Amino acid sequence: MNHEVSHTLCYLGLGGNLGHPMALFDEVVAHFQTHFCAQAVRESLRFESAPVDATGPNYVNSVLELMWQGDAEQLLHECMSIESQLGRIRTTRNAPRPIDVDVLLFGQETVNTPQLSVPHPRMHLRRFVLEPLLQLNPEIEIPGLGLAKNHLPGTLDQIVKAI
Ligand code: PH2
Ligand code: MG
Ligand code: MG
Repeated sequence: MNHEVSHTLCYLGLGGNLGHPMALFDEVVAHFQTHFCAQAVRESLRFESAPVDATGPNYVNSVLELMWQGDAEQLLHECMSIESQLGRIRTTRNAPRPIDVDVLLFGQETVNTPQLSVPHPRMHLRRFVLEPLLQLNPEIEIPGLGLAKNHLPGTLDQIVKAI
């Protein structure tokens, strides 16, 4: 019998601009590090940047790499569950929030359902995503958009600062 199960190399975007995002990032990392379906969890450096297409205080952002044993919907469910466990209450789109956990990439799969769009539709336009992502994996590809590193030059007008 074959009990092997496939794992998918995934990237999550962490963000927050209310309260204590750094402490909540620690909790998200610990959550996935101890999750039965996640392996090889690594976080990038954390970066501070001004809100993009949004208002409010500066954001903290990082990217989490992990091997996920399950499908994309299950990973999304896990992200939304940890957001609400950490006290996120959803109001309007792009409103300031203590913690945001987005599925950026799910292997080289493309997902388009009412709940989930992967790759994250705006990730290649955001330096606060590309910098930490490329730090973890300089050769990573975004399905349909080619190498992530080729999109970085178009975002260099956005200021990000490693913290
Ligand atoms: N997230 C948004 C909108 N704008 N700007 C920054 N700098 N960082 C974010 O995580 C971010 C944003 C919606 O999720
Ligand atoms: Mg989100
Ligand atoms: Mg987001």
